[in-house]
Order: sequence, then C-alpha cells, then structure tokens
Amino acid sequence: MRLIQNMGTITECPPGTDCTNASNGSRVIKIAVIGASGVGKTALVVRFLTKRFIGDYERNAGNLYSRQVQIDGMNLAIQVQDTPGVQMNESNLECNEQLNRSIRWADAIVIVFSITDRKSYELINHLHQHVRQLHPDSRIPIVMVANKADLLHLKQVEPQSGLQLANMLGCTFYEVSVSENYIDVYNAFQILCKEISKHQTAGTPEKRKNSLIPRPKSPNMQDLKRRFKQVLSAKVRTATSV
Ligand SMILES: Nc1nc2c(ncn2[C@@H]2O[C@H](COP(=O)(O)OP(=O)(O)OP(=O)(O)O)[C@@H](O)[C@H]2O)c(=O)[nH]1
Ligand SMILES: [Mg+2]
Repeated sequence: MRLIQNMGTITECPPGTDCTNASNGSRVIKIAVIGASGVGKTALVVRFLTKRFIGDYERNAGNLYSRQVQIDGMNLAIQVQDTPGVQMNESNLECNEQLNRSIRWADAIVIVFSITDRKSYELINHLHQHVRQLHPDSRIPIVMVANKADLLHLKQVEPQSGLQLANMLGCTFYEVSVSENYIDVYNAFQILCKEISKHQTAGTPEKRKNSLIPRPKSPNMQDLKRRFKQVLSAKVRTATSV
C-alpha cells in the first residue's frame, strides 16, 4: 500500500464496503477500470483522482477509491474500482469473480489498452462483449482509453485502429498519456460522468413513472379539419333537405 499513503485527500474504501458518500446530497457515480495487465489502469485512476503520476504502482491491486468532485456544477461522489489485469486463456477471456463483481457493480466502464501492447488492444473486443453480457439490460456507458501515447517509439497500435474499434463498439475513444497529460485523463472521466448522470436522470423512478402514464394525444390539425368539414357538410345537407 505504499502508493495509497501518498494520496492526500483521496479515500481508499475498505474491500467489500460500498463507501458511498452521498450524505451531503452528492450523486454517487460508480466506475470500473478494466483491461490487460500493465496497460496503466492504476496509473490512470491515480492520475484522475490525485492529478499525480507516480510511476510505480502496486500490481493487480484491485482497490476501490472514492472522491468528491465537481463537474459542470454538479457535486459527484465518484467511486472508482481499479481491477487486476485480465488475460486471455487460449481464445477465452480469463475473468475471475472479483472482476465480474466489479463490472456488475459499475454504472460505467473504462476499458484501457496500451498502444505499446498489441495483445492488450486485441483483448478489448472480448472485454467489451463480456461487459455487455454482464449488463444485458442497459446500454452502460463505456469509454475506451488508449494509454502510453508518449511511447511512440514502442507503438504497436495506431490511434486510427483504436478509434475505428471504438466506433464499431459504440464507445467514446480517448488516446492519452497518463504519465504526461492530466487534462486528457480528466476529459475521459468527465465525459463518462456526464453520460452516467444523463442515464441516471433518465432512469429515476419519478421519470420512469411519468413515462408509464399515457399522455393525452396532442390534437392532430389535419384530423380536426377533416372532422370539422364532415360536420359542416352534414349540417348543410340537413339544411338543404329541409
Ligand atoms: N511511459 C508511460 N508509462 C506508463 C503510462 N501509464 C502507466 N505507465 C507505466 O506502466 C506500468 C504499468 O502501470 P500500472 O498502472 O501499474 O498498470 P496496470 O494496468 O494497473 O497493471 P496491473 O495492475 O498489473 O494490471 C508502470 O510502470 C507505469 O509507470 C504512460 O502513460 N506512459
Ligand atoms: Mg494495477
């Protein structure tokens, strides 16, 4: 836990606790960060929450962090679940129950790969499918992050390939260097928080209740005119026949 002790205002939640901090009315947003090992998941989470890049992180930590942030004037209690690296076993994704629990728990997912690791990129499709399987009923917001953009000399994945895959899967795409640029990291999380807020607002019980109540149909002018003409001509006919 050497890293956590340096984190200042960030709170690390004890394993298994919800660590919801919404007593002050903040909206709670739960994000899981997933991807292959060594792609920079922990670095990304720590960078977002503390603005710092330390460089040396405990591997496969799988910690849950919580922090209050303000985005677009909204007070948000963000909970971020870092997860151990995923790998392929032959052609199957090796996901343990801890990872599955984190994915089910989350309101949104950040899928990370490294531009220096082609295998981590190839894993994305499988991971994406897995997320959709665990959230069959909802279009859970997913952001795809291509990390280590500073290591151009070690590049194995073109940004264009990441973007194409993200478009195909319906995810938002960000290429970032966690080590060199905080703003891109912040933007990626910010967009996700906004998407989750939209989802949550659309899905509040009040909204859902309202959407079930049949609304009165707005009058159709064409139909009204037609009926009006019918009534008029009937009256005229009655008048002439008298
Ligand atoms: N050059 C460079 N190195 C990075 C960047 N992001 C992370 N790293 C380094 O990559 C290594 C792995 O980063 P981690 O954050 O531990 O990766 P992880 O995905 O959490 O790995 P696991 O916990 O093992 O799954 C560390 O040495 C980081 O310092 C980056 O943007 N640029
Ligand atoms: Mg890690």
